[in-house]
Amino acid sequence: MIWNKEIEMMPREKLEALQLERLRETVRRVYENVPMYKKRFDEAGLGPDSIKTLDDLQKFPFTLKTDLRDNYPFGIFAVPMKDIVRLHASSGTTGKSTVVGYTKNDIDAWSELMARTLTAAGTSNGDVVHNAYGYGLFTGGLGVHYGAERVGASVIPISGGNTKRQITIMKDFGSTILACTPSYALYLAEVAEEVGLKNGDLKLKAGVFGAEPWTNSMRKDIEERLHILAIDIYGLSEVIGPGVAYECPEKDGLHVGEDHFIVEVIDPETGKRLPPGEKGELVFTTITKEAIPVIRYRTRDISAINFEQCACGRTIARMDRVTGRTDDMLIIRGVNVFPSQIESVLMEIDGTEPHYQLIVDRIGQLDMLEVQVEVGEKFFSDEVRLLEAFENKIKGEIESALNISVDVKLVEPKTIQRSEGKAKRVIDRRSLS
Ligand code: DLL
Repeated sequence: MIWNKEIEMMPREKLEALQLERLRETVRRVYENVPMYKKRFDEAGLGPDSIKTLDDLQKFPFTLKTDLRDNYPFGIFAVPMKDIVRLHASSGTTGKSTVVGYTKNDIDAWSELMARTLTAAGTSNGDVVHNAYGYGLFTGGLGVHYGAERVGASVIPISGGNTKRQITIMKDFGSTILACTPSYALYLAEVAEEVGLKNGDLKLKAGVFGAEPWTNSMRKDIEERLHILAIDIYGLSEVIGPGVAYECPEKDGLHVGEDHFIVEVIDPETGKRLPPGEKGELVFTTITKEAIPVIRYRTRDISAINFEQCACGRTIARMDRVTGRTDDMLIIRGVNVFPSQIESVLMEIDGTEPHYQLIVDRIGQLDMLEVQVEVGEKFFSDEVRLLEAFENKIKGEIESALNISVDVKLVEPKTIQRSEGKAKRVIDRRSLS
């Protein structure tokens, strides 16, 4: 199902003309209203008239997360506070959080993007959307909420937490669409099994999962355990929140809301734009946002873009699912390791659960990576010999996939902490020493 055929299936030439017009207007607006951009553009010898074609965007400097932090809280807003109707903020593990604002029109565009996202997952006005993304400063809860209302579905604003009650509500209210992080979806599946729910007790048909990296094997697991179609949705607060990109049931890349954003992929080392299909860092320029437009915002997320038409008929660009961030990458004894690579290996091994944690430490001069992974109830055995053999098997498979040695520690079922929002997969103790 497609929410906005006119835009989502617009011929590319027409779409690019629309982008160019909106980009020129955005560059002018930030130049006139945001001192940081004026200063940077002046320094680079660029101005509002420097955009003649879409390719001219490449001449412009990048915007970084630190730019938002340095201008905390409202320093790069392009409109006066009287026009701001909503504020959100990212939690931010270090230092100050990043604050983002929205005008009425921004909220309207965001709702439209989320309506497209939910519709692509099969949501319509007859659906009951169980929204377990956190409500609050995090953009997940209210982002999904407004999109679901736009579609005309019935929203349950349950937010995260109190997992047993979530199951009861899903059952009693007949929820058909589940919205939460993929790690929380797995936790919900686990609790549903624990309380003895049977296939058919829930009416769920699809889920929109995002806000953290996950793999195709994890998708398979969620789909099998909850008997649903699991759709990947992507977004970030600095750009708008969820709704930046979303899969359709083809599951062949995430469709980018290109009438609102221009997407590029760059080489994170050189900053040069990469051709379609090549993996690099995603960069977004907002072209309709009023409150806080961003020019060439570096996301740190790794992906690739594809401008070919999708089998679903959409002509808007698709990005590959985000497998990790440039700053999530662990360097273990000089080898680049992404948590998602380990997740893929674990999920292929029968008997392991999709709950794991990576502990990185430095002993002497040597980096050590320990993979703690839960074993399924029926595989967990008191016989040390059997567990050791299983540990060795996992170790062997991870080592051959990553080319580094690791320690594997099997842990009992349900001992790794479950998350209600974004899962914490890595504990890096090296940074503490
Ligand atoms: O996580 C917005 C969101 C809410 C997206 C609900 C999807 C669903 P932030 O808290 O600002 O915003 O975090 C943004 O999360 O740069 C990615 O690193 C990561 N991320 C978001 N979606 C995905 C995804 C929200 N589908 C950061 N796959 C981004 C992988 C994702 N990573």
